[in-house]
Amino acid sequence: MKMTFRWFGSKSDSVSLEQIRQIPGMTGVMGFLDYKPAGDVWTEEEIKKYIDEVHAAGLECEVIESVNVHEDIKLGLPTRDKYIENYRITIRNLAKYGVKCIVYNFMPVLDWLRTDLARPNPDGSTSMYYDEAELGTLSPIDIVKRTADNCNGFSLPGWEPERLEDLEKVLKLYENVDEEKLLENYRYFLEGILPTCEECGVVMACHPDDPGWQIFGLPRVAHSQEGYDKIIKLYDSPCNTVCLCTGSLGSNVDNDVPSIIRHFGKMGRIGCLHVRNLKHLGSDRCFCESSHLSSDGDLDMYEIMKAIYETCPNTYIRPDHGRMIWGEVGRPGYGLYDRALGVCYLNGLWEAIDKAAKSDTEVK
Ligand code: DNO
Repeated sequence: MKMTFRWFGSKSDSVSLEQIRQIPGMTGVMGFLDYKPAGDVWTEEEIKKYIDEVHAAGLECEVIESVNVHEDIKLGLPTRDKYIENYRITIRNLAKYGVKCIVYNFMPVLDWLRTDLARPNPDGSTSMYYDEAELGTLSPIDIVKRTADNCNGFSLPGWEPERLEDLEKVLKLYENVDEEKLLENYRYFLEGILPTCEECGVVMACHPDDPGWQIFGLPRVAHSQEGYDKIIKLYDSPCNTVCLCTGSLGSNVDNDVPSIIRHFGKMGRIGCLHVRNLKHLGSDRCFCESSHLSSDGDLDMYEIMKAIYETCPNTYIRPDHGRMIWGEVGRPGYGLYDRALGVCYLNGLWEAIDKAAKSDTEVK
C-alpha cells in the first residue's frame, strides 16, 4: 500500500508539501490542477511544473485526481469528440511525467454534494454534513451558491465556476438522459480513451457518486457494486478501474464497503482508494463526516483495511475528507490536522493487520 495525501498545488493549498512529507509513512501526493476547466488539455508545461515541485519535496506523484469529464461527453452531444481528443492528449501528457492512475467521475452536472460544509460537532470541531430533507428545500442553483459562499475562499474539487455557470441550461439537457443513455455515453467515452491508457500504462479510476444515490432526478450510475459491475463491463480492460471511496459508497447504507473492496480487489480493478468514515444521523440519508476512527462512525475501518490488505495490497490510498480541528482554517474537508491523524490511524491498522497475517503464517 502506498499512503498518499491530496495536494492542490502551492498557490491553492493551505497545506505545504513539507508538512505532508513530515506525516509518518507518507510516500506521495494525489495531485490536482484545480484551475483547469473540464474539457481543457492539461499541458506538459503545467504538469511538469506541478510534478517537479512534488519531486523536489521528496514525494511521488503517481496519481492525479479530478481530470474532469466535459458535460458534452456525459450528455453525448456531437461536440464530445473534441473533448475526448483533449482527454487523450491529457492522458499522454500525464503519463510522460510518471502518472499511473487518473481519478475522474461520471456524475452529471454536480460532483460531490453536502448541505453544510462546516457543521459544529459537540467537541467543537466541524464536519461536512449532508441532509436529504434539507436538500429537498433547495434548488440545484441554491446549493451551488451555498457551497460557493461557504468554502472559505478556496476552490473545491469538482465545483469549477465555469462548469456551473450554465447550470440551468445543462440541467434541462439532462431531461432526455436516463441511466441507460448515460451508460451508452459512458461506453463511448471509455472506447475513446482506454486504448490510449493501455498504450501509456495508465489506469482510469472512476470515483463514486457522492452521496451514493441519485439527486435532483439526475441519472447516476456509480454508487453500488452492481453499478460498478456495469461500468467495468462497458469496456473490458485492466485500465478500467474504480477509485474506491469508502465514504461515498458508505453513505448508502445498502453498501457493504469491505465486501465491495474484496469484489473489485480480487478482479484487479481497484486503481486507488479514498479512505474515510462517516456517521448517519437519525436517517439513512443524513450523515456527517466523522473522524477516521471506526468507533466514531458507521464504517468498520479495520475490515476495510483488511479487505485492502488481502485483495489489493499494492494500491495507492489516501485519507479522505477530515474534520476541521484545533482551530484550523482551510479548504473544507482538506485541512492538515485531521487528515494527518487519519493517516496515522490507517497506518496503525495496516501494521497490526500485517503483523497478525505474518505471525499466522509462521504458526502454520
Ligand atoms: C471530493 C473528492 C472528489 C473526487 C472527484 C474525482 O472531495 O473526493 O472531488 O476527487 O469526484 O473526480
